[in-house]
Amino acid sequence: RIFKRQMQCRMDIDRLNAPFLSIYDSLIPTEEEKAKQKQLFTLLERLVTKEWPEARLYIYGSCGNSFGVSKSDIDLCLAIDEANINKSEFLLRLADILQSDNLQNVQALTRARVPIVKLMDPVTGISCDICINNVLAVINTKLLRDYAKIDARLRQLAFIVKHWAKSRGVNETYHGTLSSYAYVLMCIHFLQHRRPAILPCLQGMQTTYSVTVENVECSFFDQVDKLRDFGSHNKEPIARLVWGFFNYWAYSHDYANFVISVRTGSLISKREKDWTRRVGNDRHLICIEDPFEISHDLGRVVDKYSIKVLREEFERAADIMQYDANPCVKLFEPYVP
Ligand code: 3AT
Ligand code: MG
Repeated sequence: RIFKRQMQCRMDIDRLNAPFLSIYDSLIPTEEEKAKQKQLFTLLERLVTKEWPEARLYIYGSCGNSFGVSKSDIDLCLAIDEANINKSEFLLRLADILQSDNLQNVQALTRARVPIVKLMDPVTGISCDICINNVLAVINTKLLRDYAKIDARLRQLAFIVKHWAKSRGVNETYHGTLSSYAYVLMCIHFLQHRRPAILPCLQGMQTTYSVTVENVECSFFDQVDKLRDFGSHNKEPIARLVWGFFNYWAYSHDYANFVISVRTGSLISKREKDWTRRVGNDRHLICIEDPFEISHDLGRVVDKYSIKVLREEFERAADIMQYDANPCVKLFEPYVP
């Protein structure tokens, strides 16, 4: 099934830059929306620290990593010393406190895989999930945000890829396709591999930021203001990158043998990670190494049916980018079963 297709990009590719950039612009949240998110965060932080002065509230996920489209929910993580608490009781108490402050649809989901409290703020209309002590997600949020500051094309590409994935129904981990987090890592990997490179490998550079959480040492170079010119030798504008991204995942990536690794800025062999066969429910049909929890394959949700769906969608997108008269419309046409 794997074959290399040496494809020349279509001649008129650059005329697609403007329409892709306007799609990107239409997806970014407005300043007003970001102010509302901040307002809700401040309110929740006040309520939480009034009850538990030693607790800290953090934003993670798309509202914190700068890859959030307009109208995203907020993901929050409450960090507290777990030795002193029972998680379920804690979540129930948190739900009580939030309810008494007129927040709506407050629900404690204590039996979920990741137990959370959900709520909706009637003032800003924003929904929010609060989990406990998912600190690695707070750190990977910072890593993604720092990558986004290096070159504007990462955010442009990732917004377009996420928008495509949502439109085509391939951003649903419960149906065996990939999370938004996985798609952003795929974009970072892709830009680390352009020649000349558009992104560096922050975890391969001098350490300027380091924390240890859940026994995982997380360290990387975070003085990204110094890297603003990093990608300047590569002049490829967005349409070429969208074309290249889909072409890579449709026709170049060697699914049978390689793992993409943002941590090392390179491909790693599946054999080296022992990801060559199914272990339990992890099938390793598309391998995306988590940058910190390196035994985690973010592709582990993908099964033998959904890998086919996913690869057909990459091929569809690559072919549209190559041949279609109007890719900016066709690419995002909703999938109808
Ligand atoms: P949306 O805009 O909400 O689609 P998101 O960036 O919030 O995108 P996800 O909903 O996929 O992304 O995940 C929320 C955050 O949770 C992102 C990341 O910090 C963390 N996260 C998600 N999946 C994993 C995972 N498998 N391992 C570690 N962290 C994860
Ligand atoms: Mg989210």
